[in-house]
Amino acid sequence: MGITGQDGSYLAELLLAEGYEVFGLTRRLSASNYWRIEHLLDRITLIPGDLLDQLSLIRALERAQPHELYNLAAMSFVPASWDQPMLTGEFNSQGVTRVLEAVRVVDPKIRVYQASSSEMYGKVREIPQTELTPFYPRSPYGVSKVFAHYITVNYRESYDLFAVSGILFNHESPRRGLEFVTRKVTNGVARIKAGLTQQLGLGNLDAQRDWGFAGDYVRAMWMMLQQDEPDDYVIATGESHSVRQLVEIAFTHAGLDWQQHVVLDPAFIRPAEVDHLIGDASKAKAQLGWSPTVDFAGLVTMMVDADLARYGR
Ligand code: NAP
Ligand code: F7E
Repeated sequence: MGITGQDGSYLAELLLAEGYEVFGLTRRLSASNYWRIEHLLDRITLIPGDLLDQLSLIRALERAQPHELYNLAAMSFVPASWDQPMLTGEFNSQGVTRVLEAVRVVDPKIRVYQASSSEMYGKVREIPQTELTPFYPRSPYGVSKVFAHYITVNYRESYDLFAVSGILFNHESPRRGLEFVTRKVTNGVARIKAGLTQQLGLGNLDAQRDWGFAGDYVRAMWMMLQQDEPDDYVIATGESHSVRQLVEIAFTHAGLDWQQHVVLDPAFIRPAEVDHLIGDASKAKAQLGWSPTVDFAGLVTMMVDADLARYGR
């Protein structure tokens, strides 16, 4: 679920490479949204469905008869969760309950991965954040993901489902949505380089995130479902960088001076901010054998290069 998103596309590639038959749930839109999975369409099966529609989820599972289910579907853009808090809860919280109920009804042996988020830590209670750090979400998105996290734990404990939550810190790629800050910056750099614009409006440059590469993070999802026992894991690089550092690396890589192009735009300041996230993935390293392969500078330059190439530079 969520196969048309950033993570869904990388996970589908990984599962195909591992020899899986891959089914993906998609909702009908007036225009197709398959740009991330275009290259996979002849090797995967798409099934219509929506997190809002319980029966569609049950039918999808009956049709695919999966052994593993990855629920990556969500309203994932934090600012939009203030605009549409009710819908965010319907998708991200009750939508997960619907997925778990569908599993119970169709086949409780299906192994379930739920996409939890470092946004659950919000106003952090501890540095770095581990699986045991208390949650303090700072947006309707973060709140919705805390519900989803605990309903997954609860169904594991109540019904003995093999259901796990991966608490993933920010992960990015050339396939990241254009509104998220990494891609907004790398796409902005490419547009400036191509002469299409001169300015890039941004919000809080002081915010710090633990940014990794999405391709590394979907591998961790898959590893979690291959364990003997279901458990929750933090997935992070253990390094934190500011939006300002992101901007500096991206502009410098393209031979630009960011101070001549970046303008502060209050429209991008959030009602409540998550100032600083840094994860401790020791448990995943020890128990899954997972570690990231792409560092921050490598990630940013990969994304800048991909966007420059798109604009023909
Ligand atoms: P994304 O690119 O925004 O993809 C979200 C996916 O969810 C899309 O396929 C979208 O379909 C689908 N979706 C949204 N609403 C739906 C609905 N009502 N019914 C069915 N499908 C629906 O997100 P991502 O970056 O790949 O993230 C994947 C998951 O991990 C999300 O749950 C996100 O909250 C979580 N997460 C992400 C990060 C990160 O840094 N990327 C970190 C922690 C957790 P459409 O294409 O039709 O919109
Ligand atoms: O913001 C700051 C902004 O929107 C990162 C989602 O995948 O990761 C993502 O959530 C930071 C924030 O991601 C702009 O204030 C400054 O502090 O790229 P973002 P996010 O909110 O961290 C988590 C783990 C998820 O689970 C989510 O699904 O950058 N920032 N200026 C800006 N952010 C945006 N979007 N745009 C700006 O102009």
